[in-house]
Parts: sequence; structure tokens; C-alpha cells
Amino acid sequence: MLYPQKNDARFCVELDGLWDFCLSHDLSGADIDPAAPLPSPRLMAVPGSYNDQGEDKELRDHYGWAYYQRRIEVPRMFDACRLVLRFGAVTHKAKVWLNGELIAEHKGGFLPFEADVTGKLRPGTAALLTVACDNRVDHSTLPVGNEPGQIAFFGSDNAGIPSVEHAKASAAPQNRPNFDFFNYAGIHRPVWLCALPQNFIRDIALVPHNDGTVDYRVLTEGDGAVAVQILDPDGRVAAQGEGTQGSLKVEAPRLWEPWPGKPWLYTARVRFGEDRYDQTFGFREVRVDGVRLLLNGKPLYLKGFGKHEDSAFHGRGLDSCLNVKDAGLIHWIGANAVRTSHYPYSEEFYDLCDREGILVIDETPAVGIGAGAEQDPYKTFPIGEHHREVLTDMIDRDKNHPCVIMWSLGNEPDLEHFPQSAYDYWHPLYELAHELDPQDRPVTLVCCQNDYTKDITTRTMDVVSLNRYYGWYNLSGDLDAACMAWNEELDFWAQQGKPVLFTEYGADTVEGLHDTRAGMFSEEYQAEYFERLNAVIDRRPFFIGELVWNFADFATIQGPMRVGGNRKGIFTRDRRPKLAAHVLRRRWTAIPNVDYKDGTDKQETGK
Ligand code: GCB
Repeated sequence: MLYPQKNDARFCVELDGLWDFCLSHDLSGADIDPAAPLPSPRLMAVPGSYNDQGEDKELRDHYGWAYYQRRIEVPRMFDACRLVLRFGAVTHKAKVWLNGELIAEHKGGFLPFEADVTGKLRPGTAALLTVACDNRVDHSTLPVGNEPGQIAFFGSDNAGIPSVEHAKASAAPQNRPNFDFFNYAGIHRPVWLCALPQNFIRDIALVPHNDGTVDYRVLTEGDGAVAVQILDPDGRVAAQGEGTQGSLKVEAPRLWEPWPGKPWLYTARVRFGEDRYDQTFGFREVRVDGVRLLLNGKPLYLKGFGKHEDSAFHGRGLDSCLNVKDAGLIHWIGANAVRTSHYPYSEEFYDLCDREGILVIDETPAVGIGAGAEQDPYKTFPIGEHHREVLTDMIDRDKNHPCVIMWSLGNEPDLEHFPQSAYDYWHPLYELAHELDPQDRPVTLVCCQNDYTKDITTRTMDVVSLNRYYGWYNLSGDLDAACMAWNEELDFWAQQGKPVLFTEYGADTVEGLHDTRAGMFSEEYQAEYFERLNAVIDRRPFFIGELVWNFADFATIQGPMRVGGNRKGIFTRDRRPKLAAHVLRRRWTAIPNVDYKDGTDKQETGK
């Protein structure tokens, strides 16, 4: 789905700002009439999560539907246009009504959807736009939640003690996320009203090759002829052609390279009848070769973070100022990569990464499948179809971004207790991702700390992505033992012939807590943790990257293991560096993006 664009053929306007808002108190949402003004509305900023935009607990802990509303009007001069309402993301389920008529329904809180309102939204006439969102997570949603009243994610819930069981049984229903980030909800990304020609460009897929060839495919609606120009980074025409698909040739293309290299961006300017769309892209190739991940033919080393879309007041709402700040911090610390843990981020974020030269591992919201399940989750829960949908929509949305170098099918499912079922579930998704991606990027699945000898799925991915907490959740506080165990596990991975990387490792750290003996939660422990574990991976030629958990402290569900959120950030939630930031900065500014390791075992010295 193309991102909204303003040019000589298209116009769009963001419907951001203050909307009317109210919570529904009926689990079906039927207590609110979408055709009428909302009862006793309060104001709510869009985009933004609603949860932290007020002081009431009800807003923070709401369970079920919430309603947003505003009036919209289109000038009469748009009479001949196709009119589309486009939502960047509404979390998790959405319903949209125009003047009381249901015009869209969508499941999945991290990807865009649109409604064609031509003929419904009449230029020159005001209309009432109502949007409802449902924040419930369960075993049919991604991310996954447990049914109300079942186990919480964190800590012991003293199962079996009668009084505790009675209290749980009589508690009001609430979300029980199977994931470790606050279940923010609302209209999280911009809402656009777009006007385009009646005959229009629906989609563009580009496959640039480093020899300058650009294979393209354009999908259109209605009559007309397609013309394509490739503009170089200076805006000069570098190639042109006609037809809905073909191959163009740019002479001596400037390659897209991560910071501090230049992320050169080209543009495919597509015209179709009255319509026009400018799609940016970059020449860069990424592929796996033995134990190496090659970028533009050279062995790449990933340095960076798992992140979250998370900030004070905005919650998970798009915050472009924060994204720009984060890109600056990523450069400052010498990092080159980010994983969009644990869901696809806003389209604006990928655009920023394209322009800033930040590599992205793009992840579906499939987090928590089977965690803690006693029965085979793959046979018990109806999640496969929705998973295929979100994977398809994510690849469709992000396929042209040069920053995206790998797809992640999901985070930390159970792969160990029902290994064959897990393989039968995940492997078709791996194949689907390859089939769907015109650029055929590598595909991975992020695996939880597990008995890696039983997990038969992780080792079949193009790249092995490991979340490991040696020295934190296990062997807590003992970095000698942690390094020993980690080194032993790496002996196993050395036999698999795949590139391996850390997609998570880290330690909760309370800023300002110092300790001469580097005890857990102190800034010294976090700094030493990375120094020690990194020394182990440096000896492994097949280990191609280190994505630290997490870029910054973030909000999560309350529990006895969390002090005001998850504190594994290298930066605080308001982006101040902890001690480890300086340690990582010294290391990462000395490690080049490419050729740090060449994949041969001359580096495998210290076993
Ligand atoms: C994990 C999860 C991540 C958590 C992290 C932690 O393995 O993938 O979502 O936040 O551990 O800090 O426990």
C-alpha cells in the first residue's frame, strides 16, 4: 500500500490534532452510537496512545473499545477525485464509520488500512467520522494475550492459594499480555484524507541491482499508460521507460550505504494518465553467503539495538521529533542497525532510516506465540491465518525501503516443547516471506533462550537470531558462569554453518545506581555485562552482529520484576546515556560496518 503523497496529481491532508474521545463500557462496544456525537467526550490528541493522555487509571487500564470522533469536510474542487481515508495504524482492532455507515474494519494494530470514501464523503458537505479501537489481546491476536483471568506475564501469581484464586476469579476482566511492553492503544499513526485521480497507481515494486538495473512492476486501476523515469540523487533523469513492468538501466549507480557511508537515494517517478507517484529506493544488495551476511558484496557487522515505539505521554503514538533524536543517538553511539521489535514501526520511521543510513530488521507483531503454553500452541490457537496476513501486509508496505535488510517472522515463540509443530508452523511462513518479497531479502525468526538442541526451526532460517540473557535471567550476577555457558552454546552454533547474531542481550539498569563491585541493576554491571559477552562473540567468525536490548528504557506491564518499566535501556526513557552507552560507543566507533569479520576462523582463537 503506497504511502500518501502530495504532488501535481495527488493531494492529502493529515487529520491530526484534537479529536473527541470516550471509552466504551460494553465489551461489544455497542453502548456507543457511532452515528451520534460521543456522550460526554474528552479531548484526545491524534496520533498518540490514549493511555497516558490523562491521569485516570481507567484510561491506563481500559479493556475493550474506545471511540474517537471528529468532523471532516472536503472542498468542492475535489469533486472529480477519488477520495480515500487512510489510517497509518489503529491498535489493535479498528472500526470506522462515516455518518454512521461502517466503511472499514481492520485487525492488527501496526499496519495501515484505507477506506475508499468516494461518493460517501461528498465534497462541500461536512461528515461525521467515528473511529473505534479495541485493545484486547488474546490467542487470536498478534501480539498474543492470555484470556482474562489467566496467568500474567510476570512473576509468580501464587496459583493455588484459595484467597488469591477467589480474588482473581472476581476481578474485572483485563488484558494479560504475553509480551513485555505496555499494551498501548489508540490511533497511533497519522490519519490522512487523500484525493487522487479516478484512474490511479495502486502499487509500485522495485528491484534495484548494483549494476544499475532496476526491475519494476506497477499496479494500476483504470485506463491509461504507464511511464517511468528514474531520477538520480540530484534529481536528474538517469533512465526511463514505458509499460507496467520492465527493466531500466542506470549508469554507474551510487550505492546506498549505512552511516557514515552515504545512503544515496534514487526515485522512480511513475506516471499513469493523470496520476503520478514518486517512489524512492536505493541500490544495495543484501544476501547470505555461508556464515556471512553480505551488504553490497562485503561482510556486514550489525551494531545496534532492539527498540520500541515508546515515549512519555505519546505512548506508542508517532513522535517524529523523538525518531529524529534517536537517529542522532544511533549515529553518536556508532551503531548501524535496529530491529523493529516487536512489530512493524510507522512508515515515517523507515523513511527516516532510508535517509539516515540505518539498517532495519523488520519484524511482524508475532510476539508471544505459545509462551508458557502447556498444550501445543500451534494446534490449539487459531493464529496462522492472521499471521500470514500481517506478514503479507508488512512486506507489501515495506518492500521498497533500502534500509530494510531482513524480515523477522516473529519474536520468541515456543520452539522447543513441540519442535515439529513449531517447524510446521514457521517454515511455511519463511517460504511465504521469500515468495512475497520482490527483493528476496534474508528471513529470520527471533528465538528465545531455550534448549537450542531441541529447537529444529531456528537453525533453518537464513540468519540465526538469538535472544540470550546469560548473566541476567539465568546465572544472574555471575558473569564468569554466563560467559562459560554462552561460549558452550556458541560451540553448537559453530556447527550449523549459518550467520548468527544477538537480537537481544542485556541487563536491567537503574540510572544513577553505582556499585564498586558491579552488582545487578547498577550501571557498572550493565557496562561489564556487555564487555564480557562481547569478548566471547569477538572470537567467533560466524557471529555477525550485536543488537543490544534495549535502545531505551520503556513502559511495560507492572510486576515484581519491573521497576517503573523495563530498564534495560542503554539510554533512559528520556534519552540520557547510561554508563554502558559510553562503553558501547568506544567499541562501536572502532568497528567498521563491513569487513570486521571475514567469516574465516582465523578469529576463532580463544576457545
Ligand atoms: C525478551 C523479550 C523482550 C523483553 C526482554 C526482557 O526476551 O523478547 O520483549 O523485553 O526479553 O527484558 O525481558
